[in-house]
Amino acid sequence: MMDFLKEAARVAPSKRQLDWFDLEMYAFIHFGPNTFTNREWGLGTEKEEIFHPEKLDCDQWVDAIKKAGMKGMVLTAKHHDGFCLWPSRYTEHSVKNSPFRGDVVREAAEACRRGGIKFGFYLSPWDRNSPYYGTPEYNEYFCSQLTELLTEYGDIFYVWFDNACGEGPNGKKQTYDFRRYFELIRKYQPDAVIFNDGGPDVRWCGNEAGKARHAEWAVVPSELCFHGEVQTGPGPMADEGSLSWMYNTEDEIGTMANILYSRGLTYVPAEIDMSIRPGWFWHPEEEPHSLERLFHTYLTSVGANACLHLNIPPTREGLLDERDVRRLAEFGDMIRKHFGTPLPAKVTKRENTPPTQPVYRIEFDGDAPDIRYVVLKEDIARGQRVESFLITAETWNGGQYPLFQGTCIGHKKICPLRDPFALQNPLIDVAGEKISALNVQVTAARDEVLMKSVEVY
Ligand code: FUL
Repeated sequence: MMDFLKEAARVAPSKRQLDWFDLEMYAFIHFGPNTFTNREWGLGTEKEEIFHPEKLDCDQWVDAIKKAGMKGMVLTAKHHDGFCLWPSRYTEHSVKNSPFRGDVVREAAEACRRGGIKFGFYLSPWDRNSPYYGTPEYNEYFCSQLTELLTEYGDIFYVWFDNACGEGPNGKKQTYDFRRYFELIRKYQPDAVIFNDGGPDVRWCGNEAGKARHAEWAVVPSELCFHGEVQTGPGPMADEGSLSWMYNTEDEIGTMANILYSRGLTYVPAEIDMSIRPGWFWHPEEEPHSLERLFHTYLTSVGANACLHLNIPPTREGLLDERDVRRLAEFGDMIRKHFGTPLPAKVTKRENTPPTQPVYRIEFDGDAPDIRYVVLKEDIARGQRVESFLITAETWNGGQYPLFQGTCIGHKKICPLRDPFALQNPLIDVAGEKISALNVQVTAARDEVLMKSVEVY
């Protein structure tokens, strides 16, 4: 048991996963025939001529994305309707037969490069237009398209695969050859991370509401992320088939009770994908979510050991909606206001605490300032280890008051000590006295705790 926990503590990310984690937030762009037909899922029978953005300006997209602090963009090069936003050599169902005639993928990739952010794409395996769909030729067709995108548009940081598998135009379903798709990506873009329900690099968090689990481990059973690299032996309770129930929508996946039953663990962190509006595509009647909702989502994604993939859909003109542009700027301003610079504080590790239960003491020059958050980071390059922790406030007369109880930490855990929109400061209300210090007490860990930083904001 102890040996297995030590192994679990050492399951570590690849260099490309570490780089991806540091991006924290990047944009999703859903654009295509659906933008013009007011649908979410196209039928595949849409005429090419409906795609007619007259004012396409990808620099405007990039500008707005950067104002929110996002560091990359992922474009739907092809959605389920099969229409390609680039002039693919392998189909007539693309921009080349639309009045637009240009190459949206190229314009988006170049705008990202000019703006200094990363570019990636979504290529839907489900294709409701391709006559090959449902036959072995479809995997050929898909790989040819994937190769075009991987070799003709410069550096790609992310390839996003949806698992949806409906019927094609001939009523058949397709068996996707994901392993072959992944090999192509590793061959042509070795630094790109791959998103897919089963890994290998990043997995879906299980909802589109913008919320991580209460314990969002990046170290998960390989029964869930079967495309990930298995980095441990079997757990002490492992039994053939015992975790076969596990899917992304389960509430518990990486917790101790589950990993003990796994036949091997893998490092596949979660992405929280959500749209700024109710739909993924632009619909004239929809409004962007409130600033409060977006900011809470930031706390429950970036602040919960995941990355946030926020979708902003262009309008029929090919521009981001002004209402969304304003919301993105407000969102970025709020993040910078709350997390711009940490408050001055002295952090020391208390002596003689056990390696798996260290206590970090946060002291201030005089009374504690107006603290809203404690932000914790583990040194994940060496694994994810903390199982649970407690933050307490200490008053000048020695009283200890619990402020926050947390589960895992990982890349970044933002612990809000009060509602970011509330005026009152419960730190003062709870203690009723002046606070002299905070204590972050790790209550359980899989091995020696390796903390990267402890900060207050
Ligand atoms: C889903 C798709 O079916 C939606 O249309 C959207 O693209 C979302 C990001 O993934 O599974």
